[in-house]
Amino acid sequence: IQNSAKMGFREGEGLGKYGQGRKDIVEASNQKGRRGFGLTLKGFDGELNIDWQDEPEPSAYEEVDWCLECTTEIPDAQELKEWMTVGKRKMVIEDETEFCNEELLLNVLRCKSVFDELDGEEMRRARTRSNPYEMIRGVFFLNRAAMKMANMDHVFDYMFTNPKDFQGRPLIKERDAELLYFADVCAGPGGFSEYVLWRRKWHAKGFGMTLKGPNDFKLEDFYSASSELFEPYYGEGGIDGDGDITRPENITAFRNFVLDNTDHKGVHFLMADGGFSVEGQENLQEILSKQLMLCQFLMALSIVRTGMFYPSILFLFFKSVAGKLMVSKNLNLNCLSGILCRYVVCKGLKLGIDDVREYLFMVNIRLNQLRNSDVDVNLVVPLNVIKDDQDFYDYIVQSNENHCKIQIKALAKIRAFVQDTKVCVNVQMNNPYYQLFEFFFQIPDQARVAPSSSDPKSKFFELIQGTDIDTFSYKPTPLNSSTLEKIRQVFDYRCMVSGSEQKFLLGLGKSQIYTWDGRQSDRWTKLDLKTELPRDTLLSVEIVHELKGEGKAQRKISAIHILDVLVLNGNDVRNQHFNQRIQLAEKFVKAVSKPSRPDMNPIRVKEVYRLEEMEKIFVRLEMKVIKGSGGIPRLSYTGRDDRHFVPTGLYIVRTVNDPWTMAYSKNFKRKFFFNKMTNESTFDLPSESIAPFHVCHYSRLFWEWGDGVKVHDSQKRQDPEKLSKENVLSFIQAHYP
Ligand SMILES: C[S@@+](CC[C@H](N)C(=O)[O-])C[C@H]1O[C@@H](n2cnc3c(N)ncnc32)[C@H](O)[C@@H]1O
Ligand SMILES: *[C@@H]1O[C@H](CO)[C@@H](O)[C@H](O)[C@H]1NC(C)=O
Ligand SMILES: *[C@@H]1O[C@H](CO)[C@@H](O)[C@H](O)[C@H]1NC(C)=O
Ligand SMILES: CC(=O)N[C@H]1CO[C@H](CO)[C@@H](O)[C@@H]1O
Repeated sequence: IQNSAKMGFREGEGLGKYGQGRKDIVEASNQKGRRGFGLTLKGFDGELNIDWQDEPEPSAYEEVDWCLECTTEIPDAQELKEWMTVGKRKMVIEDETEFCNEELLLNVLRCKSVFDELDGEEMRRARTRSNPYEMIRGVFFLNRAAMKMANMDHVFDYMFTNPKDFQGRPLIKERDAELLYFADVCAGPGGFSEYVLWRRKWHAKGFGMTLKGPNDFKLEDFYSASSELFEPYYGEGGIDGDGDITRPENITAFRNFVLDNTDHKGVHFLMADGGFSVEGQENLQEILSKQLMLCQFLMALSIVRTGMFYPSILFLFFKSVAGKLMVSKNLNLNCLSGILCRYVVCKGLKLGIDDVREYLFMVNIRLNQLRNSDVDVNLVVPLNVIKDDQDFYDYIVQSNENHCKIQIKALAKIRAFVQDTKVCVNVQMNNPYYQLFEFFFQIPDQARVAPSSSDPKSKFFELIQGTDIDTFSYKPTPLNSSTLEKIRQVFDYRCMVSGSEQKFLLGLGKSQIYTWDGRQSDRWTKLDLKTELPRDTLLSVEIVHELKGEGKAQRKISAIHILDVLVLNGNDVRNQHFNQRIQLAEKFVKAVSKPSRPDMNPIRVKEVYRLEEMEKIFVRLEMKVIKGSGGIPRLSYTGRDDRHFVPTGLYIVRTVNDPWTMAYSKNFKRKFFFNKMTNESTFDLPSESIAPFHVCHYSRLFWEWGDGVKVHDSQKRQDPEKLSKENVLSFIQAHYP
């Protein structure tokens, strides 16, 4: 850390547990005549003179000093049980010298108490003048907390928003099917998450829990990111919960929710920033917040997938818990977070931490039982265990003492600014502060404005530039004996079961969703469903009445079924391969779906089958009695989950663009691409063979399952003019190489 080396104290040598105080600098800073220096700070009793003016410029190249990985084995449940020490409740902090030099500790406490006498406004004004970072506010984010997260992400080489493998390759690329999952707890109003979503766009999904009330999430204030990708869940009771992380029921409920919605793998990282006002008891902050700290660590151990990361405010008992652990000794963080704030960043969660998680869960229950009594949990890890790990112990002491020095300096500086309103920080033009946004965090220096709203028609034209407007009115070609004959190569096609009319869906953000049937060019109507989509989204869909259960207990719900995608939250995917578009649609649906909101209309992607696998569709067809159909069983298709719907037909989509086609090589026993014009053939997908959206849409076939079309064995009537299941299957059979 650059400035701690320069920081001096009159006490000089011997200061700090390791005697790293610098005497020469202390003496230099005692000279009179330097502006702003030599003030006797009332409340400091002249005991501590601090040169706050030698603060170095922040640098973009900060080094992260990781704590050495702990090599001791993780203790088992039996041993952990012995660890907890319950004793008399302790409400003093002055004697907490196991991990910090006493003099430094007392100086911090003294500096902090000086401010007890200042009123809030006076303090804020002085703080702003003393620290140019105070002016940063949130740039275009909803608060300054977002900038702290941006800072941390940058310092750690984007290991949160762009995690990399051991060889430095991105672990989750944007074109991959997997989303970046994250959690944000004790997180209202949500600046951290806004930053993550701003950087990651819709390729991420966040889960959040925070206290309900005035500090709840302010999702409507996420101007720079799409809050549709963030799902608050307040513990037991879901959206009706209270969000209190210290309640065991809430921890369990949030854990189950997150695991259920991440394929039981957990999130890639968790952020926790819990805090509450300790007004009047500033010096007891660490004691008063210890349960909150414990619960935040517990939450990380509960939902972070192994091998991943989590940053959180510092506490001291993580040893043996988190595996690799580090503390950022980083000036910028302090600049940005003002004073009194510090984060722990942990990376690479170890396997086999179940006992530790259960231990902390039990400690938390004990803390709840002992609330408002004069007994308390005073230790969760015995002192000798911590001290026996010399590297870890040294690391913590160093870190604490450096932090104390920075705090003393920051507090003294503010104090000086309070006393002398003419003092001002010298910010030069070449100061990186001016380049901070772009240079440091790679965030453009833009003003914060609410996203402009636009009417659906002009948004539509903006999004579809390059595609002929006529494309949208194309109707599918009916499948009959002659159009079926035109299918020469079955490998070129995919199919999907239809449940109603095809429409276009345009998302302008939140519940601003419009539909258009493709007929009249400017007839966008507001979608009459309860759902949310991120802005700049254009989809080809069906609104299908899904049914659950049979008979009287049957429930009906309108669901959005995606047939194809054009633009996803500003991401134009029209020219990608159909399979890729469907894969992105699946990912998009995962990112925007709200499992905590059964009151919302679901969004799903159609199940896509290869034409040669059409038989798999018929297996899913049944005759079922449907409410309101007079007791007569009707054809019904059951999708991946237990919902079913009345199918109206089958779409057959050509996904290979002319003059390319697919063929099968008997010699190589694999498929290949063949160019009918040039006779060229290749195993690798040629980019010209990719059928963009408009080609797929234009060339699609529709096999209507109307009256007289026999697709299920129990259907009696077969119109000889129409294609039956047998006709189509035998055609496919005949054309299968
Ligand atoms: C400093 S703010 C978090 C700011 C946030 N990181 C952001 O970027 O906007 C601290 C938050 O912790 C929450 N909090 C405090 N105690 C809590 C508790 N017991 N359970 C859940 N949240 C809590 C507060 O309500 C507040 O929203
Ligand atoms: C099949 O459909 C096409 C296109 O709509 C039509 O031109 C043709 O006459 C139909 N053929 C038969 C045999 O129904
Ligand atoms: C492609 O192959 C066919 C059949 O072997 C042949 O008739 C045709 O001339 C070839 N076309 C080209 C462009 O080589
Ligand atoms: C949402 C919810 O059920 N929250 C619970 C959290 O825990 C407290 C204390 O047990 C309950 O009162 C809340 O109902």
